[in-house]
Amino acid sequence: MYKTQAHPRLLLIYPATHKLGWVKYFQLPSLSLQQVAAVTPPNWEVTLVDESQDHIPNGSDFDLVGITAMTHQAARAYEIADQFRSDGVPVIMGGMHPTVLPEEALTHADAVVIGEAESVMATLLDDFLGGRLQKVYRAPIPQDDKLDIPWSRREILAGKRYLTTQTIQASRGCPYDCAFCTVTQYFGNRFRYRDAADILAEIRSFPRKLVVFLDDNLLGDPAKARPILEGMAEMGVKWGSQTSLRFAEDRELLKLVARSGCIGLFVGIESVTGQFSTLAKSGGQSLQADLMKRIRDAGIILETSFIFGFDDHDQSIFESTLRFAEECAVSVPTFNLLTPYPGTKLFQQYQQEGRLLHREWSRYNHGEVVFQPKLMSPEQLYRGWVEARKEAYSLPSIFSRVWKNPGRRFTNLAYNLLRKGPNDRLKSADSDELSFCNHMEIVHNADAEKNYLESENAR
Ligand code: B12
Repeated sequence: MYKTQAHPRLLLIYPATHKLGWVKYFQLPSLSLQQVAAVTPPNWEVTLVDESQDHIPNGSDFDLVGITAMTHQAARAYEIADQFRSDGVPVIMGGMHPTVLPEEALTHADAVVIGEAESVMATLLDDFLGGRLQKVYRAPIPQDDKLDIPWSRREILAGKRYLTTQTIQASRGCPYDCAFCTVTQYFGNRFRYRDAADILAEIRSFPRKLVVFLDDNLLGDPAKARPILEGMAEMGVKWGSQTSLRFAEDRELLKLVARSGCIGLFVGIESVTGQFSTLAKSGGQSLQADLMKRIRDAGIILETSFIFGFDDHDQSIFESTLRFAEECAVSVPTFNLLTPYPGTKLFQQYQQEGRLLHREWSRYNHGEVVFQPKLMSPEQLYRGWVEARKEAYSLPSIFSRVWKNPGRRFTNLAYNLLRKGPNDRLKSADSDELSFCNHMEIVHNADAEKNYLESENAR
């Protein structure tokens, strides 16, 4: 039977997958756990441990441990959970990975939250204290367009150092339902926005001017975003977020975005050609190149993300992507390897086709090929990705980009140079060490895949 006390103690853990060195001070804190803390009743004493900065404390000081996990963190999260449970401390888990694979997570946890904690956390904790903890707490998938969540609890970050703790979420949900993403499925197919006045009040409580929005698409619904932007324009804050390029079609909206203090936007281009190209869907490469130019000319740093490895990508994709990024003078290009995360349509497809190379979740990190590509070998995909990153972050490429970006040249240069290090440290594409995955492994895993499917079907 679990302990009950007037002031029970909850330990929340953000697992680290590797040592980060000084880079850890340039990270953003996990909003997930700050939000979980915010919906934990006030009689609970909450401690947050970010494993990249803190040691994991002794379990005897806590009544309950809560662990969050994205897929690449799952293996480490399970190790931590197993340790606490073997010391007799119950563990609950939540976040994207336990949400999509609750049964797997339950082999390491006493209970799992599927989806958003806000609607289920109080019941879970009440059940826990009453000795009737259930295995699964499933949050309903929201259907409306409103997001009603409390302000996140930043004070639990005391004593840690981050780039900024002034992160905030204005909206959740996404109507696009991309095959490589789980957001629509678990957070709903509409943009759900918080009340603008509430967001602005939270921002007003920040001691500094910088605000980082952790939304999927802050400008997804311009009508809902406008009052937030207008409010920020009056406050004189500086902010950055993730969004889609489309907003820039509306020149007035772009002007408002710039006037509201936007200094940087992260946009997913995904692919410059083919089925997964966001360019093709919204007017083609030339219109999108024009939209990018408009954003840059408004003095906003534009970080664009490209994914390599879709089924219609052959080896020419690396060159065409580099040339597109060069022509558009993207301020900061990011290149990722396609990763079929569990819970996505892509994962389901590759699983059915026997194309997943393994299920080592720590390697589902956008930096390793974990599936058999269609028109390339895994090795060709990996080498092409390494070469593209090295070329894009060579000094001539950086200077050419910075030169073509009229606004914020210094910040842009600093940001690019900061990115150069990790790209340079990638193993050279002609290194022998790159034989990270071979044909035998693929054959072996295709068999494993088939066996898995047969056993799933037999159930
Ligand atoms: C902002 C963001 C980032 C920021 C993170 C900043 C930070 N430190 O928080 C940045 C840009 C750095 C980032 C990086 C990455 N990200 Co990211 N990111 C997001 C995004 C857009 C929002 C996450 C967020 O903060 N949401 C707000 C919080 C409040 O919501 P939440 O995390 O879902 O938590 C709620 C519930 O899940 C639950 N919950 C969560 N944890 C727990 C724990 C317990 C105990 C309980 C009870 C409940 C619970 O309650 C919370 C409140 O409702 C999501 C997309 C999305 N909409 O989820 C992708 C997402 C989480 N990211 C993803 C990925 C893959 C990455 C990267 C690996 C990408 C890369 N190539 O580098 C890296 C990993 C970085 C790392 N730290 O290790 C994927 C994860 C997929 C997966 N299956 O793992 C997502 C889902 C994007 C996607 N479209 O697929 N990311």
